[in-house]
Amino acid sequence: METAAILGGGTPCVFSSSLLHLPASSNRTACSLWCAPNKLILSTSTSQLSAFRSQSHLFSNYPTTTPPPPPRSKTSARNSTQTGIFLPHLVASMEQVEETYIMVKPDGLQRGLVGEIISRFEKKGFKLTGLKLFQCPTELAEEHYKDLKSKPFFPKLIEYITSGPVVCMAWEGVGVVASARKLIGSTDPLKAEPGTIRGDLAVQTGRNVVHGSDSPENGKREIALWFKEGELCEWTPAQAPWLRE
Ligand code: DAT
Ligand code: MG
Repeated sequence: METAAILGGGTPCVFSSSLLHLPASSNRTACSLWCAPNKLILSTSTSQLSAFRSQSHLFSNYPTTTPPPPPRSKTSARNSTQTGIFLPHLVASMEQVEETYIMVKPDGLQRGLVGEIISRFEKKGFKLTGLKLFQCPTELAEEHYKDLKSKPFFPKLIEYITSGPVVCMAWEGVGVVASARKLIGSTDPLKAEPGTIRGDLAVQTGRNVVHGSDSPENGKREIALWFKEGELCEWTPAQAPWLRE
């Protein structure tokens, strides 16, 4: 539904919103498409996009040096040779793109489960935007789990998370936060459904092999906590048009 094909005198140009997944810091609401003969122009409010390279190179007819056209006024639109098209459903779908922080805990790494865990998210169809092996300092672990500070198991939790390297990941996709939690399964692996990561690969809450953000807000917070600027990668998966229409 979110695909528009433009066939003009020049090169045919196919556009899909899945090519336009913007980073967390981007203003996903301020986006419009403008179509003119032989031209497809993406107009965004780029004030928050500076950390990432523009996707404009994906469009063969994109005029890299020409600024996007101004919004149409009611009077000028009729006289203009350009036709402006605003696609609210496209903007809505882009707004649902979320980010989540997934982490293979030290036991997952020690048990050789890194590939298996990454594979679950890859196969589902989410997009990996950050990945690193990392020895977590105590302060970071405490900040990450600050909501659990009053819990009796907090000291052991911090000791566990800092006991060896973890694998930090940022994943992106529509509905990725809730879906990742489903893929991971319940906190207690014995209660986690078979087919989930914890349900298949773990037996105890204190060794439940993987972390996943519990809300889109925490996804952003945790990615900002665990990744430095420049460690995340904006890219377009080749399979994108085969995952979302
Ligand atoms: P989740 O990791 O499923 O989001 P959580 O945020 O409630 O669960 O807790 C964070 C981690 O703390 C959890 O993965 C393992 C540990 N934990 C939670 N409850 C615990 C308990 N009752 N005993 C020991 N560790 C616990
Ligand atoms: Mg949690």
